Amino acid sequence: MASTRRRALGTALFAASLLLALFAAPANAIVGGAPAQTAKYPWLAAVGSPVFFVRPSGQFCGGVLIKADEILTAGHCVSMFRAVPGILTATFGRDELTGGAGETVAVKSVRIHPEYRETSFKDETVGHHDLAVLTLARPVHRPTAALGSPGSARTGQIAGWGFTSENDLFNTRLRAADVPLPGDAACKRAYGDSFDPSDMLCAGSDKADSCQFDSGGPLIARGRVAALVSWGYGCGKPGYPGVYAKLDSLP
Ligand code: 4AZ
Repeated sequence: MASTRRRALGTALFAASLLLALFAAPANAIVGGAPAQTAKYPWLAAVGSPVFFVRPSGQFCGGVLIKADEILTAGHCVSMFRAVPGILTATFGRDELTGGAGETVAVKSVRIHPEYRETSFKDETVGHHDLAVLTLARPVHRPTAALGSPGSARTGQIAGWGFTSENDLFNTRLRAADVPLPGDAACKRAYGDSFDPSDMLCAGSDKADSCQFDSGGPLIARGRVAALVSWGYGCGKPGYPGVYAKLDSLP
């Protein structure tokens, strides 16, 4: 009898902590952003695989349509799928991953940047030349993204379906945020030699940042995609901006 009551109490406590975990996460997000519409980003892909069943739509990264049948994404998103490109998919036009809006296209081949390599900073994997091109099984009828350097822009925009904070595992909504572009020095201070300004760009703050499952998605500056979400020490940690892969040398 007592043990039944204890079990019931245990279950109630577990349910309460689950609710707390769900609702204690900050309401603002990518980190520090707001809900966004794929209609504004018709070239934005949710990159995933039906075998990644822990996330709706199998989504685990973002990507950018650069030709009718080519998507640019982060190298670390797809390096393990080089031998099995056919299990990858790209989904366009789906604001909420739990729904079925938009279109999903299979991937035919994966091309990783020839200089892609991994090092580490604390527990984070650092991707150098963190870029890959996915060729789609068929062309899509969508506008492609304009690519371009940020020049002297002081702010950019990021968009993705990823975590809204380091401990939010549940977001499945496309979100976007404005991020400051603090310059190379801010990332050199944070990351030392792990930050290589020749192929990386520094963006974000403790108020707005990219996070897990945003990788491969766009950093937009002056209306053009300037870099892709790549890595960082945590998300929104003071003093540790996000690091983005520059598009100067496409794979
Ligand atoms: C990730 O794990 C990740 N705050 C992406 C971006 C950032 C950190 C981690 C930048 O995919």
